[in-house]
Amino acid sequence: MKTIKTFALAALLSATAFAVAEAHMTFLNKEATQETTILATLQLPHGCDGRATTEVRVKLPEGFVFAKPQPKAGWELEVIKGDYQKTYDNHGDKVKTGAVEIRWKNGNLSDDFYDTFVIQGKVSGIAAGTSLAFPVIQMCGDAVAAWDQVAKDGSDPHGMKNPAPLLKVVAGDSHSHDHDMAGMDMSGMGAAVPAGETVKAGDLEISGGFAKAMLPGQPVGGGFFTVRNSGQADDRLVSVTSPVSGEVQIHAMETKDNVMRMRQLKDGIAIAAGETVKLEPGNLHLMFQKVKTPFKQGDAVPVTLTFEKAGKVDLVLQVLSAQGK
Ligand SMILES: [Cu+2]
Repeated sequence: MKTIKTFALAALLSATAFAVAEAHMTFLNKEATQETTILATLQLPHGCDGRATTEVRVKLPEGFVFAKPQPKAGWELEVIKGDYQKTYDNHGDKVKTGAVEIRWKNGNLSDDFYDTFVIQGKVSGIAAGTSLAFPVIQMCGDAVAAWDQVAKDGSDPHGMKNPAPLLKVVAGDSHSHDHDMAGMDMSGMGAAVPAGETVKAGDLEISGGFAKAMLPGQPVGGGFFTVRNSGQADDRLVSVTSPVSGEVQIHAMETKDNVMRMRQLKDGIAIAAGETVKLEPGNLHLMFQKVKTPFKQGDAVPVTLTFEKAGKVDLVLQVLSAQGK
């Protein structure tokens, strides 16, 4: 049952030396409530000195238990199990072992792109005010970046070159239960995703428009909506402009040889007669380049869509959280 694998960090580190880039690896939501199940969302802001990231290894601290990683298209998953130091209660079951390290492998995340890696787990038996450190090894082919420095109690973590991502454990209120997901980034999430306005242009109906909030250091923004063509003739989305962005590109996401890539659709997107085409995260999307002010949750992003037949259509995209919720 015990299958902890150890790897020689020193050997990895000596594989290739490279300059430390500006942005650190951090969690999107840096606080987690005691005794709740959370989604720990690790932000990967860049590759290794310009090189694409191919593997991400996250060590889970004691007190982050029953962990499950979120699979990602284009990445293989490895869950390394081992013994917990303590025994944890999972709905009456005494649990002594579980995931102690998660590895997303054989991926290819360009240095130009940002991505997140999500682990669900329960914060248990940890005093409020404690910071849980999740040492991360980022690999880019044979280059390695270790985000594993942990401040000694009382010392300032800010001066460290490669700090491990931290989750600060905060006290839960008496109303929270196991399944509250209180550590999730629910800010402004509301009961449901706002549907967005519905705009009609000829036989086209455009609805459900939204954009994602951009994170610090994220250079591009994503936009999404649904187009329904109830007419007899095919149409095509040919271009998009926005006053808040220097250039709006139409992109597709595709997985080839197990690697997920974005591709610009220079000919736009066909909206066939009688069809509904959905732009959504992980699939077709708008990509806002040269964004003047990073999109914040609650902002509105005006866009003008140009269709071959239906002509120009103005639409406002509501900015949701960075997860698009
Ligand atoms: Cu894109």
